[in-house]
This record gives sequence, structure tokens and C-alpha cells, in this order.
Amino acid sequence: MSEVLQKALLYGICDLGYLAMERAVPVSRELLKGGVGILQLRAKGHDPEGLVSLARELKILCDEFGVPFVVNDHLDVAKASAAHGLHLGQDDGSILSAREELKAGVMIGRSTHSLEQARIALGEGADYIGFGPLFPTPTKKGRPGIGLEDVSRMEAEVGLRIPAFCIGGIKPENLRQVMGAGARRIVMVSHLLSAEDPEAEARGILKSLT
Ligand code: TZP
Ligand code: MG
Repeated sequence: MSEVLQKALLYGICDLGYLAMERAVPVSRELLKGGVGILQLRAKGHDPEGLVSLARELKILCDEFGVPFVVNDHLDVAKASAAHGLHLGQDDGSILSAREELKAGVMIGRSTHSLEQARIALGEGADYIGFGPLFPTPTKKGRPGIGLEDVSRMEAEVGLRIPAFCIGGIKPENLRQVMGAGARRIVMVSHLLSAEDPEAEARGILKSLT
């Protein structure tokens, strides 16, 4: 799966803050059909036990498309669903200790909110990073946007070694600006999940990224 990750330009998130449980699988399928190269289950405030069966379904779905499936926050859910990856925020513990709990080959992603954190994540052995939020976003309330200033340096120092996905408030209207700042890979959450046709929307965004 790590070779597949290298090719991923658009990171899709099945975020239960935007999707009701019963829409999670059909909308994720649309995102995959539209070409997202990696898919994450993000379910803030949900009880992990209640996520296992959805995570298992999403893992099977991602396997159908040959795309890595990543679980946000919950190591036990990642294990129980045989996910290809686990995504950890800054406060979710060390990459090393998660690695010890996971099977070899399971990838670990890290959220970073500054150039310094991106460098540290690389040094800690993250398989990929998220970098942002570039702009303030309702998907991650209360966190200021970090802007575009450090994107090109982050890409040069970190993004050339491991995939780095810019994230946070990215929409079709600012995509050129984000790419102009040096971003090569992005995550888009609310825009894709609230689109009338997530598949077509993802396909269009992916086209702009290539
Ligand atoms: N981490 C940093 S910003 C963000 C996360 C999970 C949310 C991005 O969502 P959106 O809706 O694409 O701004
Ligand atoms: Mg987290």
C-alpha cells in the first residue's frame, strides 16, 4: 500500500461530522470512484466500539479500489478493521509506540500545524503528514489557519521524502492559490462531502491537481 500512497494526490475523509452513518459507505464509494487516492474514517465524539463495523466495511470498499484505508485516532479500530493505516494528531501519542502495537507495514500519518511539526513528524518516521489547517475551517473549529507561507519549504524539506497533504479550508476557489504556494497533494473534507455529486466533484479536483 505504501507505493499506492505515493501516487495519492487527493485525500478523502469519511467524516461522520458531515455524514450520517448510513451515508458513510455510499458517499465513500463515490469519493473512491472520483479518484481519491487514500480514504480516512474520521468520527470525532463517536464511541470507538460503535465504529468497528463501519471501519470493516470501509476497509473492504477501499480494497476493492486498491486504495489505502486509514482510521483517525483509534488504534483499536484500526486493528479490528485491519486498516492499512492509522492517523494520529499532535496529542495522540508517539508514532513509535503506535508502531509497536500495529502490524508491520501499517502506515501511520500525522497531523502537523507548522513547519517545525512537519519536520518532527518526518524525523519520527511518519509515513505521511497532513499540513494545516491552511485556512480556518468549520471542520476543525477553534484552530487558526497557518496560511500559505511555509507550504513550499515544507514541500521541499518533508514533502519530497514522504507524502504531505495540505489541508484545511481548501475549496475549488482557492485551489490554484494553494497549488501556486507549492502544494502538490491536498485533503478536502467539507467541500466534497457536501457536494451534490461527490464523485464528479472529486474527479474535477483531481484533474486540477494533475
Ligand atoms: N485537520 C486540519 S484542518 C482539518 C483537519 C481534519 C479539516 C479540513 O476540513 P475541510 O472541510 O476540508 O476544511
Ligand atoms: Mg486525533
